[in-house]
Amino acid sequence: MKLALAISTPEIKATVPVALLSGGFVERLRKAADLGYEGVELMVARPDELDVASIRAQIADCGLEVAAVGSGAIAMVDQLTLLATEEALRAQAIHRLDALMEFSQALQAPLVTIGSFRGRIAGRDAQATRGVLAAILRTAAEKAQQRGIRLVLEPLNRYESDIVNNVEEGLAFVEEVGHPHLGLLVDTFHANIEEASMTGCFRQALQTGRLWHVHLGDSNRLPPGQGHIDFAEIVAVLSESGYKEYLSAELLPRPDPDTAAAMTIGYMRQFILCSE
Ligand code: LER
Ligand code: MN
Repeated sequence: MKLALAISTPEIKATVPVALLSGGFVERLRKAADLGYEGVELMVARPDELDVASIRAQIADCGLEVAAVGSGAIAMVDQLTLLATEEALRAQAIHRLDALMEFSQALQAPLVTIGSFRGRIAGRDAQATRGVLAAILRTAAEKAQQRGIRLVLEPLNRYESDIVNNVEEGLAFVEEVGHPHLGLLVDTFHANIEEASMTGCFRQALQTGRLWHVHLGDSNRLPPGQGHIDFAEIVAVLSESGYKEYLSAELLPRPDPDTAAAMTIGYMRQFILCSE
């Protein structure tokens, strides 16, 4: 089990609500490495504006891995989603996902996340809209396979999306898409709102072999230890089942972006070292 944290990429000038660390891009990479993180999750909005070769070199120079490439900033910064009501915007979002996968392949990133970027049903026919998303993700997973990467669908709490809110729904959706390159990402913050049992939902996801990524945030979306989620029991469940993937901090930058990053690794290290 490895620790990463979400940082935004240089083309994003706006503040991404759940990205960590302050300073320029290279400064943030250095801070992540100095704190002891093994990887970074890159929150990317416009991959075409990025110089992949230099980003790849900067990450390698800091001795870091790319844990995942997150698509959430496309929705948060550019308000573009896969389920946009206008067809032209949906096409633009699909094009953006293609570009994100190309960027991820060039970076040798293993995963692209599908969280807020999927959008909402927003009053349309639920079955039909679900079918639209399933078709988009099936095609995207096929392209991901060709690029040697994988996609992870993230259940989001009911206030942030109206399609796939919990692990059971996430697994059912992954099953419906039925592609070996689509798996699940469980975010502890969302799970705490939606799940009957935190350990139960992790066990359920782990049993399928499709849990490929985890986002960390406490019940109030502050760094682990600042809310009431029991991270010791979650790490124990992950550890028992031999989870070797990343736990990636994606949380509110409070009291400030650097302190939140330091608090997260300081708190999580005790469980990860104890359980391995
Ligand atoms: C949004 O709340 C979230 O958890 C992100 O991972 C969305 O992409
Ligand atoms: Mn998340």
